[in-house]
Amino acid sequence: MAGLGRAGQCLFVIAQLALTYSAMSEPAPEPDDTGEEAPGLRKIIHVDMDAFFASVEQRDEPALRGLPIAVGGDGPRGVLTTCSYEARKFGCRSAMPSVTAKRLCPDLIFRPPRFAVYNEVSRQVRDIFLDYTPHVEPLSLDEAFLDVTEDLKGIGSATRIAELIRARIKEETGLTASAGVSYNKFLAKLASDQNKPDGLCVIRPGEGADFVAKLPVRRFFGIGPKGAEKMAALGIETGADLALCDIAYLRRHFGSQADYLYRAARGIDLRRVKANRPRKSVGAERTLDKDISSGSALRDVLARIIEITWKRIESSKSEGRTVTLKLKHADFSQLTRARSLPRPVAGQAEFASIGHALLDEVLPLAQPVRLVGLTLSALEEEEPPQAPVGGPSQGTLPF
Ligand code: DCP
Ligand code: MG
Repeated sequence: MAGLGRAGQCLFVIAQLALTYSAMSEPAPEPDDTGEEAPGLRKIIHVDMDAFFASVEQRDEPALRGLPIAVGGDGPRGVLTTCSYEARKFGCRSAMPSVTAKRLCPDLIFRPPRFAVYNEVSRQVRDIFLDYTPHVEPLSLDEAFLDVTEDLKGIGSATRIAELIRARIKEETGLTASAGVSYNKFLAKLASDQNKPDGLCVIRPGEGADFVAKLPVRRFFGIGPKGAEKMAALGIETGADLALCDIAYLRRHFGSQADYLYRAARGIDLRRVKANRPRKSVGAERTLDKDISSGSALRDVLARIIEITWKRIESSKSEGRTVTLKLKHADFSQLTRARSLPRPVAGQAEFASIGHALLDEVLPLAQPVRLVGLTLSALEEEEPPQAPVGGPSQGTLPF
């Protein structure tokens, strides 16, 4: 039953989305994961964008804000990839056939998916995560686990880090995200779902088992509608019901998923956050409220992006030799200009002057611009900072 649910349905119905979906679907939990748990408690944040595709459409087309909208095909075989929270009030859901959704909400407005834009936002959000920790495990375009056990920036608490990340996402993408903070992945993911949209929930050490006990089992990661049905038939509706089942019983009925379920019912999850590759560049980009074409307005935007990017470069202690300017036109065509030095860029002033020189090269513009970005690459990173002995490290960073 792991991970089937909406992923499976979507694959069957809409072939066009199949490719993307492999990146979107939730990886099945490792059922017999007996991997060692990291010593001590971890501090894990799970961040998940709210009504992701639909929110991007409402952001880019303000007339859609506040309205029930769906992203997907509106033909007889169409399926919703997702829908706005306004549409959810009518019962519309991800993976629902469009015909059903229209029956529930006759005023539902459809938009086709724009994957290039969702990918771009996903990358922006990932860059924000990487400002706080290198331990980032993306689960799909719109969600990731972060291990912030080591407080690399001295922010003071995992909850505060989650709040800062949510604020940065809002500021830099114009979109809201929800976050869950806890001491393992299973609980952090449950927590991020708890106060959606635009919400935060913290499950502190010692609170996990009680939190899980009250939940319907269908909220558990890896239990789809079919799995929930099977459990209901066995009289298992909540985490508390599941916790009453011994391991032999779970093995009999749920095979390889038994260990996972046994632990989950107790709020235990041994999986580590598996970070992928280190970052290759540091940068920032802005999608503008309105497309602009005047050189002076672009210089102002660039000046702001230089400030943000340089802060990121400093805080990640990166040095790099290549500066790249990226402009995206109103029609989404892209233009980049890069300059490389034989040595690392010396400081903010030099970074700024290269950035502005690159912009001057492309002025005047042939058409208005919707996005401006600047990155530093060809990085030579310092050793990642180590938590000081007795300093903020695991167990000492408050939730
Ligand atoms: N998605 C999809 N097909 C599905 C489910 C989701 O293409 N069957 C896409 C559209 C979603 C995005 O993945 O916007 C993220 O999925 P989520 O499950 O996180 O759903 P949302 O972000 O849309 O809503 P929520 O606020 O519940 O997270
Ligand atoms: Mg989401």
